[in-house]
Amino acid sequence: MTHELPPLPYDYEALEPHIDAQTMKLHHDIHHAGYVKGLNNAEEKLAAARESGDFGLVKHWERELAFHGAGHFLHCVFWENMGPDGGGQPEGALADAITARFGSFDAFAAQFKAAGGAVEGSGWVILAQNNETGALDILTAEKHQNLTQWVNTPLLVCDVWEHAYYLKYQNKRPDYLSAFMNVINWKDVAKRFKS
Ligand code: MN3
Repeated sequence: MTHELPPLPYDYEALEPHIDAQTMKLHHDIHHAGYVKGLNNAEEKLAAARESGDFGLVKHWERELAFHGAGHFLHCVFWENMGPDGGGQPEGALADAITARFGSFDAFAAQFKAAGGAVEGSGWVILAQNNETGALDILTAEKHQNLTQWVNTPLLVCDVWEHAYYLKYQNKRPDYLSAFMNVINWKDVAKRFKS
């Protein structure tokens, strides 16, 4: 199976003024496309290794598989997690689960932004649901593939690599995280949540 770059579910400028059109175009058309290409390449190389029985480079290609695969799938969630009519607060079961776990929506938002701001180097901040307990957690990932758990489903992800905000926000990642709160498509996040 060959992976393909999904089209953005809205125009490049749809998230202005919070996320600028130039960032969206570079981020989607160049960065995300690169992960798709890298993932396909890693899968091809691993298939060739299975065919030949030569696993001499398996460590390298497994790393490539994780790096580009995590990059591809997280960006797919990220684009859907945002929308031109975003912001505000979630409703229903997701809202209840956020209050139950974090105390209040504001406390959730404060932890989400603090955790995103504290990621060392490049990475992600992720609201995830634990598949074993059903509870929510905020987790961070350095790069894509580190510091993760394997029993969580990402519900809401925010890309805090510099390419996601540098044109507009430079080194002010907290300002970008505040802007991100204004474009969250909570209906999409709720769709991913299992009540
Ligand atoms: Mn990115």
